[in-house]
Amino acid sequence: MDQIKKKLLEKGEKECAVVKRLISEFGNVVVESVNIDQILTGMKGMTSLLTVTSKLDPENGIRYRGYSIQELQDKLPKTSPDGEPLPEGLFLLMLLGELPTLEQTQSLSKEWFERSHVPDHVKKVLDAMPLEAKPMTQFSTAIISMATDSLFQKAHRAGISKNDYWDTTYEDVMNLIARLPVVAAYIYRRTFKDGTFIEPDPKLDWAANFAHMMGYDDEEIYRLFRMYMCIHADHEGGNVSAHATHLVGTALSNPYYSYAAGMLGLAGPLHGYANQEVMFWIYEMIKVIGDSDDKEEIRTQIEAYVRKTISEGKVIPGYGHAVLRVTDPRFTAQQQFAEKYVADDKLINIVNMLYDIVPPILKSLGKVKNPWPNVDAFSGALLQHYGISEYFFYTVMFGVSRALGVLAQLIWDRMYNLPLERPSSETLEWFKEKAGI
Ligand code: HAX
Repeated sequence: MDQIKKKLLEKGEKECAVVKRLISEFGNVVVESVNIDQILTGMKGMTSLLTVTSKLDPENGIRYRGYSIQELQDKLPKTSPDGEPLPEGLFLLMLLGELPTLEQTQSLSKEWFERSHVPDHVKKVLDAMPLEAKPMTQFSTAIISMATDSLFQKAHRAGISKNDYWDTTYEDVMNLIARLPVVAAYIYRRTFKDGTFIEPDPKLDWAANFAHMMGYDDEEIYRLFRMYMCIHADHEGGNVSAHATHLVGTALSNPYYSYAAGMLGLAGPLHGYANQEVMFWIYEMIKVIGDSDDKEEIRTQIEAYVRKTISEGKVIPGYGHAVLRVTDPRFTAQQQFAEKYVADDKLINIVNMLYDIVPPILKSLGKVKNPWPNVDAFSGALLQHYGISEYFFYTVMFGVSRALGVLAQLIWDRMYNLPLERPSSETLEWFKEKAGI
């Protein structure tokens, strides 16, 4: 058994005993009560999931296994001291709960490279799709078409014990994560470039290889991809992509189906599609505000555009969050990356200006719970700066990163043998009766 699996099993055996005890001995302990508004407004703040990979604090942002993004900047292995942590290290941290060494991290880069071969039929499936098919449509189709290789599904059909489900889930997850950059780059190049495929480079790590296969070969872009892949990787269990992956996984659907379900949720405008919406909205705004050099004039115009968007009953994309109540640390991480590497950029300047203008306006509405920017407010401008201008593709990039967290968690779901998820629902009559109306 390889070292990662060995550690996983050691930890798993101890934790499974705890989960079993919680259910059998402490199953009756009441943890919190539920209000009608929580049920009718998206179950916000209602604890209903066990997620070990990360926890989202409304005031401090995401913590992967207890570590903030800022802390991980120093603690996770990097290929150069002034560079960005490798997402492989973050995956090991989320999976095993321990900070990995550089050697363990680089060994995972090698393993993922070796597992990265995408079956020919997947490319054929993609080639059969029209070039106008949205990248997320292509991406989810490609993921589902890879399920022909699911080892979990084969083992389940062969009748393995449920105590062993985690093992083939782990194998599927490792193969899937290894292949995602290849599939995503294939979609990018067939949709937006000349359709020639660039082979992965065995010398490069997972994120740098993604950039390389998309056609971007520059150390600064590799760093951008490492950072991007780390900050989008996980956001505890209740967000739509994580929850959908988990939910479908509890039906024992194979990891490919489970993750595809998560990606279809990520493709929604209130979730991961927001990174495209931000760019679309900013470009529409630029058409209206023009190209003046007068900063005050531009500021006034932007302010008017923000108010107009709201008055039309639309949201400001990239702002607000269901859990966070502060500026998203993932926004700040990207802002710091831009401060370090980008001298001056018109779009990034606009994004920074919006950061000044939007929160007071949203606050003044009196109903927006979080007027601050989220991760999607910055990512597009940064990618545009490095020449990746095809913003329809941005949610695919988000999705490749999100695999790290939701699939590490899927392995734990299977390790704990978490059962079928099946909450109950009630009719309107029931709610009226409860409310006494
Ligand atoms: N602009 C204008 N109004 C907003 C707003 C925004 N950015 N964010 C929230 N509101 C409004 C809501 O529409 C709601 O209005 P109504 O009561 O009239 O329906 C009110 O404020 C209360 O909403 P909330 O409780 O603050 O927000 P929710 O938890 O319901 O929703 C959202 C959180 C992220 C969906 C929301 O803030 C939003 O639509 N933001 C813009 C889209 C976006 O950036 N999504 C990406 C979020 C991060 C993410 O998942 N990335 O992948």
